[in-house]
Amino acid sequence: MLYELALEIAAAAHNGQVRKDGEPYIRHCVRVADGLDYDYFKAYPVIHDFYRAVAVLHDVIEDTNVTLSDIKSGLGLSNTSNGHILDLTLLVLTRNKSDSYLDYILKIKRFGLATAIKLCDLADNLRNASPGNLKEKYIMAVYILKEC
Ligand SMILES: [Mn+2]
Repeated sequence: MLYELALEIAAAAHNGQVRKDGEPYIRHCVRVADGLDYDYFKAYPVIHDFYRAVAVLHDVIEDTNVTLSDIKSGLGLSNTSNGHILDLTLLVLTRNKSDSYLDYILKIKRFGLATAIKLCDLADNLRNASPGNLKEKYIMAVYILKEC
């Protein structure tokens, strides 16, 4: 399964990183992948496996030194159509320093898989976000991705 391989790559890349509450970072990545476990995707196991693999890797480009080409060759996806989808999705999910948060969310909204993964990411980040600007920003992002 591609997912197991992606999980290994993500776990190695995030090794030593922790969340604000001290939890190993990889657990967040796994919850985001698990968030894609709804019935529609489960009906298509190969696609589901690929989508979960992309999801578990969603923070690797932004937060670690591992590159897209490392990931693609690690997964055996170099120069394949799934490799291109992985490229595009991970790039869209990586925020450029020059983009405002709103621009970043609107960019994600143009891509279905990136939108599905970002909604799972936001749901997990909202689990223990304390009231404040960051929480409001996440709630606004969920609204934009779902409703607008
Ligand atoms: Mn994340």
